[in-house]
Amino acid sequence: MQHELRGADILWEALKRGGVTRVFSLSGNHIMPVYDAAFEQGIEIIHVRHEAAAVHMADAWARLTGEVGVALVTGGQGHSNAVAALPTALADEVPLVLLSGHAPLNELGLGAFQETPQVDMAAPLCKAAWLTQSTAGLGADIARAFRIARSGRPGPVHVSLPTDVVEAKAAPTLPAEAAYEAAEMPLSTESAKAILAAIHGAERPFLIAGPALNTPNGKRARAALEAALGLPIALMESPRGLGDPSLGAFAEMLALSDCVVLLGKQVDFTLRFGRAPFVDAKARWIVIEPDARIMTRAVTALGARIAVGAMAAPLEAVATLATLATLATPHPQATWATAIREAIAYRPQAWQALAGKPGGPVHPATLGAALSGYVTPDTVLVADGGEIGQWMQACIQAPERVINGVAGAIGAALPFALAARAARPAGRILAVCGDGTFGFHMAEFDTAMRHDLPFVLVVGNDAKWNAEYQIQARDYGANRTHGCELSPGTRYDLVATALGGHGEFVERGEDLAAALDRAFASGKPACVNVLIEGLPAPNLRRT
Ligand SMILES: Cc1ncc(C[n+]2csc(CCOP(=O)(O)OP(=O)(O)O)c2C)c(N)n1
Repeated sequence: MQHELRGADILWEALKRGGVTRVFSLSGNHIMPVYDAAFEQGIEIIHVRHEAAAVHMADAWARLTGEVGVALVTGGQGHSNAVAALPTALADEVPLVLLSGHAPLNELGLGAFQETPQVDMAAPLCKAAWLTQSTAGLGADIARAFRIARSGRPGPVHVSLPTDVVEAKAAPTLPAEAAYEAAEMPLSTESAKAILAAIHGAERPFLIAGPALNTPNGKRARAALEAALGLPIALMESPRGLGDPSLGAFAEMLALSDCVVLLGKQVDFTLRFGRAPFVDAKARWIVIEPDARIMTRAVTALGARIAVGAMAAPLEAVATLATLATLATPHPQATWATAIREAIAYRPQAWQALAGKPGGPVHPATLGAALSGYVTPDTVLVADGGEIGQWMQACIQAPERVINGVAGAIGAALPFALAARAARPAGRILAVCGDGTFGFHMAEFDTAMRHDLPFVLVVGNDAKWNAEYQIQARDYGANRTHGCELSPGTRYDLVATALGGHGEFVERGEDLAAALDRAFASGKPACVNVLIEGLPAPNLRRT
C-alpha cells in the first residue's frame, strides 16, 4: 500500500513542488494543522498582523519575483479580511493564491465555527475560487490554482481548505511540475505579422502595455520590442489613467495617434474607453487580449475601429512580436518616437527650483527631489496614497516600482515594502505614502522587525485625506470640505520606534537629507515622517 500523508503535509509538498519558498500568513484555528505540518517543510512563514497585509505581501512578492505569491489565512473573518486585498491584485494582474482555512466539510450546514460562504465572497475578485473536497486531491488543487493564476491575464485564485480535509490522511498524488505552469496562449504568426504591418503602416503608432507586463520577464519583453520597433511602450498601471503623472504628458501624444496598440492593456476607464477626444475617433486599434470577456468589452467600446484583434497572453504576444520585428526594419517615424519619449519624460521646469528648498511645510516636489537622490540601481520604489503617491511617482524614477495600481485602493505601502525587501534582500527599498494611508497597516512594522525586513518608508504628512479633500474643494467649494481632516503633526515616526524600528520627524526641507541618511544607515524598518504641503496631484499637460 502506498504511504499515506496528512492533507496538510500534502499541501506543503505541493506548494514546494510549485517553487514556493515562503508564504505570507496569519494563524488561526482552521489552519493549525497546516502550521503544524510546516515544521518539517523548510518553507518560511512570514506571519503578519492583518490578513489583508498577507495578501498585499504575496502580491508585491509576485510582482517583483515573477513567481506566484501565496497567502495563508484562517477561515471566517480571517478570510474576509484577506479578501479585502484581492481587488488590488486582480486589477494589477498579479498571480497569487489565497489559501484560507475553512469549517470542516462534515459540519457544514450545522452551524460550524466561522462557517461562512468563503468561496462566494472571494469568487468575484478572483480568476477562480473553490472549496477543496478531497485530501488526495490537494496536490492537484494547488497545481491548478497556480496554473490559473499564471495563465492568460494573471490574477488571484482562492482555495478554501476545510480542516477535516487537511487533517485526514491519504496517499499523496503530487502533480508534475508542468501542471503548475501557465497554459500556453501564443500569438499566431499570422496575427503577429498583421499587427506589425499595421504598426509599420501607421504614421503615429502608440503602444500601451498593461500591468501584467510589469514583472521582470515583462520588462525584458517590453525592452526587446521597444528596441526592435524603435518605439516606446507606455505601461499603464495607474488609476489616474490618462492623468497618470508618472507618464508625464503622454496623453497629449495618445490623442494624436492614428494607431493604438494594446499589449494586454484593457480598454476601460483608464483609457476613457477609447473615446474622442482622448483618442482620435479615426484612430485604428490593435487589441491583444487573453480574456474573451474583456475582448467583448473592447469590441463594445471600439467596434469597427479595431483593425486587428488577437486572443493571446500579453507576455507571449510581446515576445513573438519582438522576435518577428527584429526581422523587419524599425518603425520609420523616429521623430514621432522621440516626441512620445519627450512627452513621457516631461516635468515642469518649476519643479527644479523646488529641489533643496528650505523651510516647511515641505513642498512635495522638494521631497521628491530629495528622495530621488537616494535612488540606486537596485532600488525598488513603493508608492501609495492619494495625492502624495502621484507626486512621488511623478518625481522619482526608480528601476523597479510597486504602486497601489489600477484598483486605486490605498493602504498597501507597508506590506508592499516588507515583501519588496523579502524579494530583494540586497536592494534598497524606498517606500512613500500619505499619513492617511500609513494608518491602514502600521502594525506591520512589528512584522518587519520580527522577520528582519528593513526599508525606509517616508510618510507625506499633510494632516488630511488630501485626495478626497481636493475633490470636495474642487467640486463643492473650499467652504464645503469635511471628513478629510487628520490630526496635525501626528508622530507616525514614533509608531516605528515603539515597535523597535527607526523613526525620523522632519519639519523643514533642509533637514531631509540628514534624516534620510540616518534612516538608511539604521538598517532597521524606518519611518521618516515629513510635514508636507497638502497640494493637489500634479497636472502635467503642456497644452
Ligand atoms: C481602500 C481605500 N479607501 C479609501 C479610498 C479613497 N481615497 C483615495 S485617496 C485617499 C486619501 C489618501 O490620503 P493620504 O494617504 O494621506 O494621501 P494624500 O491624498 O493626503 O496625499 C482616500 C481616502 C481608496 N482609494 N481606497
